[in-house]
Amino acid sequence: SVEEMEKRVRGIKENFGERLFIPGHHYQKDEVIQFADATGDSLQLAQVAAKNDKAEYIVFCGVHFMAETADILTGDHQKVILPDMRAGCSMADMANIAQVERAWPILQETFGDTILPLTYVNSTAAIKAFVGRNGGATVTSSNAKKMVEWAFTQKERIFFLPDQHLGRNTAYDLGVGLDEMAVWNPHTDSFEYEGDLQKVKVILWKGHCSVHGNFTVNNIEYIRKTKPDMNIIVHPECSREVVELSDYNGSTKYIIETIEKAPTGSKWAIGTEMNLVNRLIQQHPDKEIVSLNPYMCPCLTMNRIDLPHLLWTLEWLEKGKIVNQITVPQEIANDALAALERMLAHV
Ligand code: CIZ
Ligand code: SF4
Repeated sequence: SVEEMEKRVRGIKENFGERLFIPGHHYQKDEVIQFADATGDSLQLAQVAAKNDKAEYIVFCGVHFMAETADILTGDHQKVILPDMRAGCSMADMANIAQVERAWPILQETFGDTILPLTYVNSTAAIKAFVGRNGGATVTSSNAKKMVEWAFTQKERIFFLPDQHLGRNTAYDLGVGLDEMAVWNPHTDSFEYEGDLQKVKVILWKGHCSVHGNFTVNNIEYIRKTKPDMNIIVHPECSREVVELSDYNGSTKYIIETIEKAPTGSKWAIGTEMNLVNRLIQQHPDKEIVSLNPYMCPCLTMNRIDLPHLLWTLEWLEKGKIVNQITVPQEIANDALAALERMLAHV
């Protein structure tokens, strides 16, 4: 039963004490989050894990790229474990290293040595390593603006992977025109752009988040019509049109803080992952909160981490066996770390 499983998880946690650390991403289910030693976004979690020197086992309740980042940032004595290997990220999967290595020479042929690559942390370690090797940095949704500004002090153009929406929304906020952004299509190995490519300042990888892609202009129009006094807040992984029509946009952390600070009685439609929206609804009964998309938008891969998988992982640990360890090969880790450190030095 659920109670038995919860009791087992609690018991194993107690036995391991400080040797075991469980980070839980904001998009995780309540049945998992209740056991998290820290909650946060992907980078915050990797950073707390790295700082926690006593933890030998880091059971990362999030998705694969987050566990990779934790492995890159933590010491050799710390083992990172992902409770279900199928917990991937559809956005990270939209940019594989073979595609990027096909794109890069074409981009250089077109623009010369004028491009700095940047990658959203929501990407594989191999992509982060490519970016690190080429002088670029990672970004998160909280620091994307700062990092894009920094990138333009280094080169004339940026190549933004793998989320076209975060790239477009960020560059647009910094004054780059939509006509100065081209999309790179990794399936056709070509640009999607009409006009003179030499005008382009930002090359956007054609990737997106399938969860945030579910929030639409129709959803916004519906709220405006039926609840005109409702505030609309969305994550910048939503499309340009959706961000444009909403009242506020920002990272997961920004959304949480905005709702926490909002006055009693205020009304909010939130465009982000379902588990987080439901948690905010529960935590703020004094505010009227709904999902911007009434059908709710779960991240299916995040949801693969559930109580049975968490318990299964911990039971193996208890028996002295490590299952589902995430290890990034040293060469990739070194270059990926360079990209992460360039970000950490600027924010
Ligand atoms: O959309 C995601 O997966 C987010 C916001 C990840 C993160 O950086 O925490
Ligand atoms: Fe990936 Fe989107 Fe899920 Fe985040 S919410 S893990 S970007 S699919």
